[in-house]
Amino acid sequence: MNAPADRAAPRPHIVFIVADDLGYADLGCYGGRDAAFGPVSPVLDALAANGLKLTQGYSNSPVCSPTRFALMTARYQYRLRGAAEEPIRTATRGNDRLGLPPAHPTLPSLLKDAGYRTALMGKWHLGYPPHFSPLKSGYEEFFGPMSGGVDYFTHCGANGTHDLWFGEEEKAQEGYLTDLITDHAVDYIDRMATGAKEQGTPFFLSVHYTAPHWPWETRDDEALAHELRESKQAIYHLAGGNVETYRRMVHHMDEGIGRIMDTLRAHGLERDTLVVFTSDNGGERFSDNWPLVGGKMDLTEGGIRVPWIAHWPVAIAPGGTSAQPCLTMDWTATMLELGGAQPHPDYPWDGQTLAPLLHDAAWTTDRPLFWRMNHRGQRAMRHGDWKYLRVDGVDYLFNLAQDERERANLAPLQPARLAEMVQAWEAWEATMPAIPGDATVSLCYTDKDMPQR
Ligand SMILES: [Ca+2]
Repeated sequence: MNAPADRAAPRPHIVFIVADDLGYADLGCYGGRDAAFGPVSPVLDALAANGLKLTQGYSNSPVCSPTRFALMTARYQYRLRGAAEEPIRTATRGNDRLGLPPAHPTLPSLLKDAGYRTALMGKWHLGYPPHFSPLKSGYEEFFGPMSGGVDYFTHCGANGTHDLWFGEEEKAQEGYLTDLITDHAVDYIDRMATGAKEQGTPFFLSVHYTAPHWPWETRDDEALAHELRESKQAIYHLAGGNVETYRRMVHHMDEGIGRIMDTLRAHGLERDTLVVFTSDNGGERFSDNWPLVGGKMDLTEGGIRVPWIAHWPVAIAPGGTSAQPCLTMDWTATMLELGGAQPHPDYPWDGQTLAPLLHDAAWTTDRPLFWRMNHRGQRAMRHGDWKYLRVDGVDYLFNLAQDERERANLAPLQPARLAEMVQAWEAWEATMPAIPGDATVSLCYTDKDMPQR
């Protein structure tokens, strides 16, 4: 084993990277296939090889904004009204209720209080100014879209409205959004490097790519972006895309992460920087979720199991793999703990720290994980190898160690285990606010657009 873990490591700089709708097997290091142009994700594959790869990590939700509420708060997102929307929509711009309340302690606000510099480059999707914004929730700097999805070139959202911001100022900048997010992330590290090295000031940089979310545009597809705008398809792009285009979009993000790592290296900061990579929910239509079933909006594994890669040379030994189940909010708690932050007494964390795992890939902890979706009345609970799932009123029981594809329903064979898990799920759910009657579920396509399996 190289580089034994150093438990006395000082507080790390943190670069937390989130892809949008990336599936479990889209990356080479998770079994993804090469594209016609070659390996899709060589940079992320190298980060996994030189760091820690989790095979049983989950997003807090199978859809964008609810997961981001959990990421920001280290709590189950069901506690906040805005997260009951699946997801927050562009049409709610100006709404003063659907967003992350500025008074709520957050990952960036608690790190900032603990002495970190903070910035978000990329997607926010937690409500619109003037009521909500990254700057109101603890980020000192922000560049990116406020909404859930924008065109890569026109930077217009679902209703055709321009949606690119510098702080709380809406402002245009030409370019392919994946590259612009990378540019701003690189520039931020350049600006933080002196303070980091000379004064020891740590920084927390969130890089929330919109890739590989629709519309299906690579760096070479600017003409297509203008066609889509003229034909008023906006971002949904239901008649476009293919696997090769999708893989290229993932690759552009991977190239950007390569530039971010090169920048850390050039400043001598790589060794002391924790880089975490994940996705906000499971894969969408062109994604590879193999061997999992389902995708975005589903509580089957394909909707919630996502890549989790952690790289931190001073503390994480290379080549580690962990099957420890975890949720997005656990990583929030982990980053906060590593940064020396404490929970606000009125907002205790539901997330549990994974810090010991960074020092010892064999570390495990035992606890149930829970999910709930308004869409199709879904429920899920994972505990050990077992999973309880309800979809459209039907209860299922799966042993994920034997059948992670969730095809062999054990509910009829093990009614006592099923009953125990149903009871545990209901006991957990009783501690959460009920789903409000006016919470919306927003799907951008139906069976008329795309046949379901
Ligand atoms: Ca998403």
